[in-house]
Amino acid sequence: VKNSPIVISTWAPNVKANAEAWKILGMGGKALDAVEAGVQIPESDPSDQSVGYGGLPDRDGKVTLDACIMNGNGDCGAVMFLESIMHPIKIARLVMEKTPHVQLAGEGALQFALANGYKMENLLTPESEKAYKEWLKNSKYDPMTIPKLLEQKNEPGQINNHDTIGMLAMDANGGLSGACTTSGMAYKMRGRVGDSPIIGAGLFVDSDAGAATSTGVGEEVVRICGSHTVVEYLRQGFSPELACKKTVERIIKKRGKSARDLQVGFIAMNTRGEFGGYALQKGFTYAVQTKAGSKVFHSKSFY
Ligand code: SD4
Repeated sequence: VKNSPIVISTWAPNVKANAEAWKILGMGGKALDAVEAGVQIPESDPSDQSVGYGGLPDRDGKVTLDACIMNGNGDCGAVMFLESIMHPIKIARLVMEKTPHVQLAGEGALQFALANGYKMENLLTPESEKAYKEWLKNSKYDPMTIPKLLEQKNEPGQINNHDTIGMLAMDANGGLSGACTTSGMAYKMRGRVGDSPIIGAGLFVDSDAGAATSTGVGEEVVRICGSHTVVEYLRQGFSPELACKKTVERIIKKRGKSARDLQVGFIAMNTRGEFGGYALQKGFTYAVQTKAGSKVFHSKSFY
């Protein structure tokens, strides 16, 4: 064994996803297989209202999913605006391995999933439907205030109901991979795609530099090509935490005072398996699993 395997995910509840990934990593398996398996935990967990089954719908009441996967060689695949498929990460990996393409969207992504034997399922749970009907009473579409409304219902430490999973792993051979999967911003416009399935925004992995992934208001991450930016800072030799911090500072520079009302968090891992995170606001957590066990970290933040 050359390296000590490690897996790291956005948000504390994803210790469960890390544990699933660890079943593969701990046995000497590949980082790519580990992240694909790990993120399926929140995808099929109805209590996670930001990912997969049970995700909060768009403003038309439809659950639409975004996901991507990438390894350190630059192999990657993504699906976006995908409906009725429980595990979009599996379809993202199929796009990567079975097509000459990198991204499939909407109807075409669904057809591709069905052609590969996946079944359509209703992903809207009674709980998420109830929350949607509550939202419909005012149906105010405002990505700035929606997180604030949701915040009141959340447990301390878990703000804005942003618990998209971004997962990064290094295996015993030093192989790096990442995966990111989400139902996106609650009550988004129909067809809206966030940062999570966009290579370089929601996820970026380069075996020469490291890996990064993001959570929060995707528009702000796309604007600065967030995860790629973090990885470029890693390449320059900044620590993972500092690489994330410098990237968050770019958002602040661009958005000025309005950054006060946004949450964005990044996590990163360098080629030595060192990791870190940083967020705009307090309350961002991330989960880490190594052979020493599982641990939750409270990220530093700008505000
Ligand atoms: C998005 N970044 O679609 C995602 C949202 C998120 O937990 O992180 N939700 O913009």
